[in-house]
Amino acid sequence: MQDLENCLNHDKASAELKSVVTTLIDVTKEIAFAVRQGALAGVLGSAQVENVQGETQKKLDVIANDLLKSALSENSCVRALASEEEEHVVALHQSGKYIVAFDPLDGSSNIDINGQIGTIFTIYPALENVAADSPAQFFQLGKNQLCAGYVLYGASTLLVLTSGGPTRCFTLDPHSNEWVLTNAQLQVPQNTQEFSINMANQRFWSDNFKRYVADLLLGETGVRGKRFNMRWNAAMVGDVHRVLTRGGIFMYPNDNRNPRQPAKLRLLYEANPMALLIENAGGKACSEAMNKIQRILEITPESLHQRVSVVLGSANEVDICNTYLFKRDQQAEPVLIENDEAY
Ligand code: AFP
Repeated sequence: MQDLENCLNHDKASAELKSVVTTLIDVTKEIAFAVRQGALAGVLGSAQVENVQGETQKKLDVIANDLLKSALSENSCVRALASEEEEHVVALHQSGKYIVAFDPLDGSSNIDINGQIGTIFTIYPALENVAADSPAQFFQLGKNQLCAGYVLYGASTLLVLTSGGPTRCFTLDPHSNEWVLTNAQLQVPQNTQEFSINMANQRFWSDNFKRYVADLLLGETGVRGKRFNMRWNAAMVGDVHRVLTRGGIFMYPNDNRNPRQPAKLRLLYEANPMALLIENAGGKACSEAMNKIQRILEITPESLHQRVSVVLGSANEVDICNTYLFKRDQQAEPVLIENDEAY
């Protein structure tokens, strides 16, 4: 079995980059341990404070954020960090070559129900001419990410990582506490019969988006001519992991619940790392904004906690979804893709 270091060497990661990856994933082992202990370690429940997003933090959100922040602070290769739980950029080492962004605990609403949760992270090159504490350090295109990954604290603890090469999956061996490569190249099937969306928001979506999902629901009786199943984990890590494992389309579209905040997912530490993992596994990842559909990895970030709509997964299904979104003011007719067969 190959280990993580071999994989990073294969992708020509520098010694400094490897040290940042190691710092991150060593901390996730500690988080995994706290997750496994659960109520026994008193880590469940609310921390009774709000984060910058206005969400009430869970104890585990705070614990995971503090562990990551403290470990990265000790790594001289890290110039700055950004976290879902931190309002501002945290400046670290002036000579550090890398910047790191993370969602310390994705899927917080699953913590107390023993559901899937995870840590999402991404590493970019530090910008030499930009101050370490400036958010502009992080206003880089997602395609500049040097490494992106997540750790899924599920039935097994899994690390899914890309560092320029393929998207790989490692499993934390509970005996040795080491990451073991268990899938050297995740590959998202091009077609799918599974979609993932929070249907409770349906009435807030655009008409074109409603039409796309309505046609999925019509299944074999509608224009799509095949039955679709639905899954929703309320944790992007869990939903994206399913897509990486067996295909699917994951969507968190814009909606009009709050006109000042049409999207929910954060570009920097949710959409971008997941988009890179999906693309390097042969899938597609797009976002709809200002009447156009963009590859997520080509969105220019304008603020640290910027939110974007997300459609990602099986390439042909993402294309079909986009044909509905494009046809703004008319009855959208999907362009069916030739090899869109039921599997
Ligand atoms: P939390 O980490 O704040 O619980 O949010 C999780 C998340 O950002 C993403 O992981 C899920 O896909 C999405 O929100 C779930 O959102 P809904 O609760 O609106 O379904």
